[in-house]
Amino acid sequence: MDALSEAVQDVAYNGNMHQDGITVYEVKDAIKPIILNGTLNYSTGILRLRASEILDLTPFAKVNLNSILIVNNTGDANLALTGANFTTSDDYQITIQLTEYQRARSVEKSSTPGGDGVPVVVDARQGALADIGENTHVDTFDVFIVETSDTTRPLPIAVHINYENGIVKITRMNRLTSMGLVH
Ligand SMILES: [Ca+2]
Ligand SMILES: [Ca+2]
Repeated sequence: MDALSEAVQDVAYNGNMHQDGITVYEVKDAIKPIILNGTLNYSTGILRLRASEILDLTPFAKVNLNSILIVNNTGDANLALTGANFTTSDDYQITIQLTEYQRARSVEKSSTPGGDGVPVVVDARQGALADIGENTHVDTFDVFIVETSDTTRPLPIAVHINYENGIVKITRMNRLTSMGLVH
């Protein structure tokens, strides 16, 4: 580091002399990020988790969605977010687009219509997320989630009728198509 003259003063108001090449001792970031809370919108299937500091979400390999679970009771192991998409920009929050299966299974566990009356919580197991200093968070269970009901009607976009066997097949449109998301 270089310091120009008069950058700092002593108690007698004497300024420093110009000085170049001052050694800087660095202390690494050793504080682990903390997963604080989140929101889950059952219309869009978007889960947002907020952390105590900016998360390293680039490249996407830094994130392990297998270790983030939406659960009824903390410790349940049946709904990991494997295969969901998420935003890839370093931020205080991670925005996760659930798969349709994960969204529907979450509604069943929720306090919203179609659910069991008690809100879901999230278990974020150690190593799922990391800060910019590459510290991963520790096991964080029972993360509080604010839920928003599914108020969107299903959107059938293609109906196939097989007149030979009478089978009607309806293919539903994906609700969100583009958010800059990756696997
Ligand atoms: Ca940190
Ligand atoms: Ca529940």
